[in-house]
Amino acid sequence: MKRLFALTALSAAALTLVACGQPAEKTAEVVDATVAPGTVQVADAWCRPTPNGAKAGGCYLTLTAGSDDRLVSVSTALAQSAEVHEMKMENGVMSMAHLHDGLPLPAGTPVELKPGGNHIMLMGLREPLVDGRIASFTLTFEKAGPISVHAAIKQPPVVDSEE
Ligand SMILES: [Cu+2]
Repeated sequence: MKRLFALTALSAAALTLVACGQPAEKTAEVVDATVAPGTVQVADAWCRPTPNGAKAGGCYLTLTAGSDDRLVSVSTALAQSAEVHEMKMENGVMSMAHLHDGLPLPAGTPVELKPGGNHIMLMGLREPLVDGRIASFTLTFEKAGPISVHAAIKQPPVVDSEE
């Protein structure tokens, strides 16, 4: 009886940690065992507003797969197309490229898509992304299948060094 109670308290503590978002800065090996195998947890989804008629917009989120998985595609009614992009340095110039093989998600490891790094790109926006609204898109994973995401359209939460 006592042991059972201790276990329950422990998993409750783990859940609380997850619910509160990032517990400080991650070290290399943070393994989140609370996500069920075959599913992917989506957290902190947001998109950057596109003022001035920009035709492309970036969206960011944190993905944690319960078992090894891969983000293979993105679709949305908001734009003509959507892709998973990576940022890479080429000849001293930062550029972005479509991840043709998708984004690998190792089991239990949060994978962060963030400004200056991997991101979801909505291209050929039919309407601008307006601060305060919601952007909906669907992520398709190799094993977990399609997952709908409703992302807050907002300015970046912290001032990034790139800004
Ligand atoms: Cu991009």
